[in-house]
Amino acid sequence: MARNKIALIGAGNIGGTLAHLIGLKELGDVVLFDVFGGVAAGKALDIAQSSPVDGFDAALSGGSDYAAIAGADVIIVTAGFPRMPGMSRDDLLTKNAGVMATVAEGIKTYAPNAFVICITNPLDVMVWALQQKSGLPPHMVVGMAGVLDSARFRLFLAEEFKVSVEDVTAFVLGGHGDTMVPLTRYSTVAGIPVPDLIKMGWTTQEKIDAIVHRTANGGGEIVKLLERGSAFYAPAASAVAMAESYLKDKKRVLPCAVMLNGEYGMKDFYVGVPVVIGAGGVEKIVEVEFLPEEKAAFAKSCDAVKKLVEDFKALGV
Ligand code: TXD
Repeated sequence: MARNKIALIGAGNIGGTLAHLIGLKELGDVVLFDVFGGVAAGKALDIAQSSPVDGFDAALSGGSDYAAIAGADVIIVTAGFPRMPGMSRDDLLTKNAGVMATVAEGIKTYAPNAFVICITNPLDVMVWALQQKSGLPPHMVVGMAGVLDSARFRLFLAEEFKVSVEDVTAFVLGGHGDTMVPLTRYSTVAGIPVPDLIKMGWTTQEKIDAIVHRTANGGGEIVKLLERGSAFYAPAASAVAMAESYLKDKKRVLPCAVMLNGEYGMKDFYVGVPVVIGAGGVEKIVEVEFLPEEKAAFAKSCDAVKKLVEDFKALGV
C-alpha cells in the first residue's frame, strides 16, 4: 500500500515541526509548500537527513509550486503573517485573508479530496474563510485550537495534582484564546471530575480558577517568553493528533473548530466543540447540555467569533 501524502502549506516554525513529527511517526510522505520555496526545500532536506539516524522512512520535499500537493490525503495550513508592531487586527485579517484565498485556490485545484486542518490565526475566522473559498465540504475542513488549549489545561492540572498527564482529560469549547470556555465538570483525573477533586480537598477552587486563566492566556505567555514568534511545538503536536485520527480512522474525540449547523443553537460559522474525527472527516459533533453560566460563556465566545467573521466579510476580500 502506498504511503499517505501530507501537504504542509507554510514551512515556518509550525510547518517545520509538523514535518519532523510526521516523519518520526511515519504517518506518510511530506510535501512542504511556502512562498519562500527555499525554506520549504531546505527544511525538507534537513529532516530527510535525520531519517537514517532516527530510522524512519518518509519522502520529504519542499518548494513553492502548488502542483506538488496534488492528491494529498491531508493538508495542514499554517501559512500567513504574524501581527507586527503597529498592525491592527484588521490589517492582519486583510493580509491573512489574501493568503487564505490563494491557499484555498491551490487546495481546490490540486487536492479537493483532502482532509484540511487550518492553524493560521485568527483561527476561527481563517478556517471559515478557507472552507468558504475552497468550496470543500465543511466536514473535511477543521481548525486546530481546542486540542492545544486542552493540552495546556491538562498539563497545568497534572502539575497541580502531581499526576501523569496521561490520566488527566480536559474539555474545552469556544473560540481560540481568551474567550475559550473550559468545562471543569467534564475535566477529570482518571475519570474523577475536577469539582469532585475540589470537594475531596485535593485542590481549591482558587487554584483551578488560576489554571483556567493561565490556559486561556497560554499563547500569550509563550509569545512573551520567546519574544520573536509564537508557540510551535505543542500546536504542531496537536494538529498531528488530528491528522492521525483521520488517517488511521481512530475516531478520537477531539475539540476542533468546526462549522456548526444548528448544533448548540449556532449556525454558519466555525467554533471549537468536541467532535469525532475518523476516515469520514468530522463524523459527529458532540453536543453537551450547558449549565446557565456555561451557556453564557459559550455565547460570549461565539459572539467574538461572529464579530470577526462580520469584520472579515466587510473587508470584501
Ligand atoms: O492554536 C492555534 N491555532 C495557533 C495558531 C497556535 C500557535 C500559532 N498559531 C498561528 O499559526 C500563528 O499565529 C500563525 O498564524 C500560524 C503559523 O505559525 P508559525 O509559528 O508557523 O508562523 P511562521 O513561522 O511565521 O510561518 C508562517 C509561514 C512562513 O514561512 C511564511 O513564509 C509562510 O507562512 N507564508 C505562506 N506560505 C504559503 N503561502 C502563502 N501565501 C504564505 N504567506 C506566508
